[in-house]
Amino acid sequence: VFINKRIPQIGIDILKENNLEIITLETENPSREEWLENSKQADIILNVGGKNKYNKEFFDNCPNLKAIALFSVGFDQVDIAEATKRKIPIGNTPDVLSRATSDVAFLLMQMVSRKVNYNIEKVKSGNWKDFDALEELGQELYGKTLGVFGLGRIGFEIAEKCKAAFRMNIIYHNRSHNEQAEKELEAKYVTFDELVKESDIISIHANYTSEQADTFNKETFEKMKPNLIFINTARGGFHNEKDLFEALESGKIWGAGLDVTNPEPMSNENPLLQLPNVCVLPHIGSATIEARNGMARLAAENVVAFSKGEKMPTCVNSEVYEN
Ligand code: 8YV
Repeated sequence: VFINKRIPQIGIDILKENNLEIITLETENPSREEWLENSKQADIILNVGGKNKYNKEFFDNCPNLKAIALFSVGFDQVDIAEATKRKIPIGNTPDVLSRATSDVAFLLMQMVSRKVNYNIEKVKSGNWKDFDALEELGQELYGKTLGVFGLGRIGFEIAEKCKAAFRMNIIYHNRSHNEQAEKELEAKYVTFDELVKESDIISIHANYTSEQADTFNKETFEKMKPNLIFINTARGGFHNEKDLFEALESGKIWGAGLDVTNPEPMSNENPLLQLPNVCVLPHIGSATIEARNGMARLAAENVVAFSKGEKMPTCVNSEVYEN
């Protein structure tokens, strides 16, 4: 099993208990060559991080490879059709990070609605002068309409939090209806256009594929309400960064909270970081002790199941097990 970056010890322990041979790297940020060289030697890869692309070229280069266990719920870095064709199961880590990721979306909404990072800077830089009843006014989240783009496990968690904490009205756009959300949270299914026009806050929680690149662009930002708070904790590719910058700078929308960018990491010279109505975090959605331990455990369990000739407990392309 080749593990390309360090993971919580619990994952390593599970692999060792099952007598699996582990290949790890000394370097913290392995080069593409190192990653490829080690991948070639492995039967199974436990992949950490979003940099490595598992496509036809990669699979051609690694004929020995039999399975990949991702240390992530997202699987956009894998060409799933290609893996399935080659009968390579791809495991992921759903559920264990839903709470942590939706917490970050919830945090970003509040950061942006009250311009928190701008105000922290104001204090730090000595620009906090005197009380002004008309200065630094935020907007309240209470009773607002939350538009969830992609209402699966993480989307449900954020909708539930926003409903409980701020009595928000929930609308959502998804590939299919989420009956649990409709029943328990009175969430209303809307078209994408309705989501864009009616939401006060939009939070993205869909699975990313390249066909969804720039779903949120100039045209969509122009249709949004001026008080719109845009939250992306899913994948940076969902929004067009230049169009988002223009919408924010011109005041077409209120603000944005991003835990994901395209590319990652974002350069510290990125003009978005100069805007007072933007808060960018370094992809920390799943960065809690609890979530990361859960991810390590699940990824290791997927590896172990595969090594025993069993079905991976959380497999993205379970068609590989047919016949
Ligand atoms: C991961 C993520 O930590 O699970 C995902 O899809 O985006 C993150 O929570 C990251 O991808 C590292 O593998």
